[in-house]
Formats: sequence, structure tokens, C-alpha cells
Amino acid sequence: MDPKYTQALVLVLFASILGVSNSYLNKDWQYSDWGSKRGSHRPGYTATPNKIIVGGSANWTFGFNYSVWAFKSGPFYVNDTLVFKYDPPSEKNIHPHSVYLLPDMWSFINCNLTRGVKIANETQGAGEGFRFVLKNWKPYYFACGASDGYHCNVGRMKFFVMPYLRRWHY
Ligand SMILES: *[C@@H]1O[C@H](CO)[C@@H](O)[C@H](O)[C@H]1NC(C)=O
Ligand SMILES: *[C@@H]1O[C@H](CO)[C@@H](O)[C@H](O)[C@H]1NC(C)=O
Ligand SMILES: *[C@@H]1O[C@H](CO)[C@@H](O)[C@H](O)[C@H]1NC(C)=O
Ligand SMILES: *[C@@H]1O[C@H](CO)[C@@H](O)[C@H](O)[C@H]1NC(C)=O
Ligand SMILES: *[C@@H]1O[C@H](CO)[C@@H](O)[C@H](O)[C@H]1NC(C)=O
Ligand SMILES: [Cu+2]
Repeated sequence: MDPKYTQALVLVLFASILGVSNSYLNKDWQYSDWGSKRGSHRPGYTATPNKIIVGGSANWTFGFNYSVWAFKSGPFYVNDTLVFKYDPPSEKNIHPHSVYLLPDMWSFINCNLTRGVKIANETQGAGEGFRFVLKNWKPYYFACGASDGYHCNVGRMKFFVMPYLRRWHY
């Protein structure tokens, strides 16, 4: 595919993802009856942080659409824990996953890992998985670092979350 076309497409898709999250935000901010909305969205809502397995039963894997997953699994809250589960390197697993935190939206769109920070290496997803707490009220851009961005780009192993401040909902 022509790279220019790919980039335009990605931008449009990204804008639509942002649009979706914004409508989420607005809905939450008009909180007149948020209790019932919360209740219907996430039954058994409590003020204690949640622990969410990234990808659900798919775990952290090549080809799974994490943007869709993040949208369906949200909203997330400050102090929620994301759990990344993936197999360690082995003979069968020669391109093991990892987890990077990217600095901004542009790096995220382009899957540019240059200024990213590796927060979990190839072995840390084993067993109970790698746990990451969304400590701050800011956007988090996650990506897999395998094969220099190939897993991120082609494998769709990227998503971002903007956690809410839970106390607004007290
Ligand atoms: C996800 O990880 C769990 C271990 O934490 C494992 O039991 C399960 O089989 C994994 N799922 C897939 C699809 O690999
Ligand atoms: C990735 O980002 C770095 C630093 O921000 C930049 O120098 C480099 O050109 C970028 N790579 C690509 C492929 O865009
Ligand atoms: C990955 O990180 C863990 C925990 O910090 C460390 O014990 C392990 O040696 C690292 N493994 C590799 C392959 O770098
Ligand atoms: C995930 O799926 C959505 C909806 O089908 C699509 O718009 C988006 O481009 C996909 N994400 C990636 C990274 O392929
Ligand atoms: C998150 O947890 C820290 C440490 O337990 C606490 O001080 C902070 O108030 C919590 N933040 C929110 C928004 O719940
Ligand atoms: Cu990967």
C-alpha cells in the first residue's frame, strides 16, 4: 500500500478512536445519573481499583486488536492495574513480546519505539504476568517492542488508555 495512503488512513482511524473516547468522557461528565450508567456498564462497581488482563482471554498476543479491546474494556481508573501475560522466549517463541510505554501520540501512531521506555522485558509476562499500575491521570501509550515495531504495527499490539480520576465518581 502507498505509505501516504496508509498514514492518512491511520490518522482517520485514530481520530475516530479519539472521537469515541471523547464521547465517553462527555457522558461521564454529565453525571446526573451516572450511577445507573456505571451500574449497567460495569456491574458490581466499587471504589477499589480493578485488575484488568490486557486482551482478556487472548492475553498479549500478535494480531489481536487492542484498540478495540481497550475501548470495550474501558473506562479505566487511576490506580487500576493492567496485567500483560505472554510467553517467555523459547524454541517455539523466537520473537517474544515485551511492553513499551511510548512518550506521545505521534510515536504511538507510527509505532516508533526510539523514545519509548521498555517497562517489561521478554520474560516478565510469564506466570502471573507483568503488572502495571495506572498511577496518574494522563494518557498511557502501550506497545509491544518485538521486531523493532513490527508487532506494534502489523501485529496491532498497541493501545492507549486515559484513566479517570475515580474520586470524581464518589
Ligand atoms: C493466557 O494466560 C494464561 C496464564 O496466565 C493461560 O492459562 C492461558 O492459556 C493464556 N491464553 C492464551 C490464549 O494463550
Ligand atoms: C523515530 O523517532 C526518532 C526520535 O524521535 C526520530 O529521530 C526517527 O526519525 C523516528 N523514526 C521514524 C521511522 O520515523
Ligand atoms: C527481565 O527482567 C527481570 C526482572 O527485572 C530480570 O530478572 C530478568 O533477568 C530480565 N530478563 C531479560 C531477558 O532481560
Ligand atoms: C481495530 O479494529 C478497528 C475496527 O474494526 C479498526 O478501525 C482499527 O483499524 C483496528 N486497529 C488496528 C491497529 O488494526
Ligand atoms: C491511588 O493510590 C495512591 C496510593 O495508594 C493514593 O494515594 C491515591 O489517592 C490513589 N488515587 C486515586 C485517584 O484513587
Ligand atoms: Cu509482540
